[in-house]
Amino acid sequence: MLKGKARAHTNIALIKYWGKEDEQLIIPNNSSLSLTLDAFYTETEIYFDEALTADIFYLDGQLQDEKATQKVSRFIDLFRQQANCSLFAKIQSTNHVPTAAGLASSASGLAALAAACNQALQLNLSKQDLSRFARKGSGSACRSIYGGFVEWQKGTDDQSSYAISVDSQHFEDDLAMIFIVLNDQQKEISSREGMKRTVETSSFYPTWLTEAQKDLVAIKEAIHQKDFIRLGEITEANGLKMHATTLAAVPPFTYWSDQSLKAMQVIRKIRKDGRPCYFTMDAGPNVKVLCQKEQVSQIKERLAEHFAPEQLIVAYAGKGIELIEMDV
Ligand code: FM0
Repeated sequence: MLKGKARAHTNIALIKYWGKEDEQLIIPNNSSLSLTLDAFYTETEIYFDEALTADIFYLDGQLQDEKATQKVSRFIDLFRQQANCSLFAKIQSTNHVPTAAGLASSASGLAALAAACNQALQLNLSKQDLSRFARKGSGSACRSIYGGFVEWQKGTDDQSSYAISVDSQHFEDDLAMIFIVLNDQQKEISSREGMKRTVETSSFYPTWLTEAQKDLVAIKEAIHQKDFIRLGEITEANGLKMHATTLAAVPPFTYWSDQSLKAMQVIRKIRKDGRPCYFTMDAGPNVKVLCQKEQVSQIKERLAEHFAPEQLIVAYAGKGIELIEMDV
């Protein structure tokens, strides 16, 4: 039996990945930049075992159905191919999220699974190769291989599209991200589906690509200069531009709920009152607030005037993938 176990943290993009050049290989149309966080992570163990007659996949202790298992199987196939291994596997994955608020992310899940496979099959893949493999499970997962600030360089093909760590002289240690959990239960359009529709139909999409490229250059400068205000301004503006593309899609859609709009307004007001903080959103209604660590308690207090305590979760910069020792 071959076994491996790994942990990966989730990441939130400050410059968003939005749209694919190649849907099969998951090559993006634009490079992106994220912050890996400490508060949400996935731990995954995998056993390749001669006794198994099919892959079996448990998520948070629950045996998963055929569809979910198939998705995981296809991803593991990439590693089986690489290792020339035909054994089936048992996969046990646990998402560690502070509340049951739909914050489990495919990024941490697929990054942890990639690292566990690498370990179990003794592939000795470099971080760069692990990032490439994780990318083929879910684009944003390629960034969760590393801690802190991470850039996914879009590249042009399977070999050249992977994430790298951004040299930041520990700037990320000054930062925090407060999650405002808005569990609206509205039917969501997955990021995969949403970006596809946007690429195919949104007249704003070409502009998104030129803007994202400029924003990436500018944000790397802000990181280099440890300029928080600039970092926040670029982050907020880039997120808004991504979300603007969905409004021009055919048919149009948005991930914003009334509560998201309320949160944005509250954040602008806190900022106007002299506390720097900036929002970003992904393919759902939750709002994430980028701020400085030293201001977390004051900003959280202001947010608590509008949102329940259990809706507010504070995260700090997190680590890249870690291997976990297994009992014999
Ligand atoms: O994280 O189709 O990785 O850069 O979160 O699996 O490659 O789930 F909402 C925006 C993440 C998209 C921005 O997309 O898609 C970001 C987003 P996949 P993902």
